Amino acid sequence: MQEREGAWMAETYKIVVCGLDNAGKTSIVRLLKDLRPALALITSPSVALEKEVKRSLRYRFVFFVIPGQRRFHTERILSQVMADADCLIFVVDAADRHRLPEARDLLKLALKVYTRVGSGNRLVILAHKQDLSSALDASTIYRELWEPISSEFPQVLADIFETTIFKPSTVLRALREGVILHLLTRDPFDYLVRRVQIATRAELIAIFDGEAFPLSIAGDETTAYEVASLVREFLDRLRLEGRVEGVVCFSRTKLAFVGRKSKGDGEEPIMICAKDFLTPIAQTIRALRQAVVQVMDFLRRRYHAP
Ligand SMILES: Nc1nc2c(ncn2[C@@H]2O[C@H](COP(=O)(O)OP(=O)(O)OP(=O)(O)O)[C@@H](O)[C@H]2O)c(=O)[nH]1
Ligand SMILES: [Mg+2]
Repeated sequence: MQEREGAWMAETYKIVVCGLDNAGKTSIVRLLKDLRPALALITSPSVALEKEVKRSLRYRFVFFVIPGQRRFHTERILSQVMADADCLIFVVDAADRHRLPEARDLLKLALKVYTRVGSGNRLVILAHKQDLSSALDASTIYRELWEPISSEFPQVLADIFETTIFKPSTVLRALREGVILHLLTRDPFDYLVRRVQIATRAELIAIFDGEAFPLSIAGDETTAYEVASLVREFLDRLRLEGRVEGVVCFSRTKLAFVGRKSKGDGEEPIMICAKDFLTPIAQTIRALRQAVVQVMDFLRRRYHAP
């Protein structure tokens, strides 16, 4: 889907989030916005459709959250919300095993509509609330929720992730691996991060967008999700100062970072980090600066309308 936005063209993807009431849908989408678990958890039962836009460089991911109350689960309402959807995220409270059959019925109805009116075939199931000791694991949820109905939807590509708000990295991973990497037909930055990783001999190179979402990762992925909240603090400074760079050390780890705000319309902040690099600091920072320039050039060429 293409959408005009000032002088820029943003690629827009529509993602519908569905699941029973109390599953954790609103909390998950809120967490994606600002990575603050304490805020994300303060919710009340939704009584209206919620919309949240996540920007990632030049992409826009628009999330529509369907409330869990039954009155929203009619074919008419689902068809309206799911029209042209690129991806369906189905959230299950993994600790609420008694409601699994009810969740399966809703998933079946949602897929019936999604496969008819949506434009994608991607289903991501989140086995949520993994922090609770009674939570069922992903393979059990997959077996009980998806397998009994999967033969009815042969065109659907399903994936499942274990998530909890208390560990934001689990939600970031599910969004990146389950949704975003499947929607973007090609990730032009993957090649770049690999090249920088070789040049700096770093354990990890990651490109973060303006909301500290790790878009491209070379190396140790778990760390990339874990440093996201640190990167958020750098981004706050970047917004004020227009550029930041430096090295921080914590628990026997060193992290070099370079961030720039692209000028002109869009004002897109970009941050590239190298963790546990082996080349000297000045050389590493130089490599990161070059990479930032390449990312910004790419975005300008690809999205700037003539
Ligand atoms: N333990 C735990 N509780 C969670 C987690 N995520 C959300 N919750 C809590 O679960 C409850 C329901 O979360 P919501 O995000 O409001 O659920 P929802 O799916 O939007 O529910 P409806 O709006 O009624 O459809 C809230 O009390 C949240 O604080 C989690 O990862 N772990
Ligand atoms: Mg809600």
